[in-house]
Amino acid sequence: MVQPPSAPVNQPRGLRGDYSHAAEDYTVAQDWERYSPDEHIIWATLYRRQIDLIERYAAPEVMAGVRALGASASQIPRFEDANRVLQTTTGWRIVAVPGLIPEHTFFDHLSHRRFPVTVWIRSREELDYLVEPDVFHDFFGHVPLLTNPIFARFMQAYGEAGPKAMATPGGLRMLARLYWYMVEFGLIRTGSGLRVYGAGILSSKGETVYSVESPEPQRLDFDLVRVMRTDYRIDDFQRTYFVLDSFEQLFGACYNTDFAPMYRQYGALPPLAADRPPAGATPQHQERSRE
Ligand code: HBI
Ligand code: FE
Repeated sequence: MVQPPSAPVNQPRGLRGDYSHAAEDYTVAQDWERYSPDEHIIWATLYRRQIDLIERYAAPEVMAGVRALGASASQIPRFEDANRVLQTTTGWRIVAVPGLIPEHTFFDHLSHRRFPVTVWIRSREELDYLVEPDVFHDFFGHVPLLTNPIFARFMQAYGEAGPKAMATPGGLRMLARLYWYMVEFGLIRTGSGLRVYGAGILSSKGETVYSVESPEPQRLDFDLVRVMRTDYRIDDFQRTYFVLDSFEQLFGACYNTDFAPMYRQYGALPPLAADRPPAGATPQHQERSRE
């Protein structure tokens, strides 16, 4: 499942959600009672097929989060239940939103440890592919890692970096690439091989296997500048994945780093192609998950 982080969300018209009841910060009530039995079945279908896969492919930190949340396999979760868990682990909370929201609002939520989760769920015809985020992508993909203190702190720092990026030409596009590659499509090295933690991968059956097993994509060591300069595909599996050694590595590279000089240096240049071969980075093609 992919979403366009640079979507022209300042005009929410054309997006699927109902924005008519949204507050100024774009939050809505989850209105859990209004999900139909069929919508819960769609959740259960997605959850069951994904949970077995991620037992094998997801990073241990993701699985710890999934267990801590104790989300129901058979029903769309109630956000208030997840919030009790998040409150005691990292102090984050979920807020319900109608779908994509404007960048500055999104950044503001993250910087205050609020993660926007879309309320609606995809239809049965869209189990495998969706352009906008829905509740399955947002909740199943993003929320587990918000129980991890280091990753949660990184997400807050990401939100805090938003206003400066928006004020610098080319900055927003560069910051959005950091989100794309390291929040949506990130891989991490573990003692038992490559594992998945990115939400866009975790919520996609096909890409969960592909990102770890396929010989096609390149897997490059995390490099902040390279990530922020690299173009991405929103309509297909990624050509390049960036691999972390640890969440501390990501946090360390971004926290207390002023991105402004990078925006000035690279913001006006065309992006690097999504499948551009590594320049000095170590390709990880040989690395596979080991059981
Ligand atoms: N809104 N609901 C929602 N979810 C997102 O992931 C999101 C968004 N608005 C903007 C956005 N992402 C991106 O543009 C930023 O990460 C750059
Ligand atoms: Fe997402």
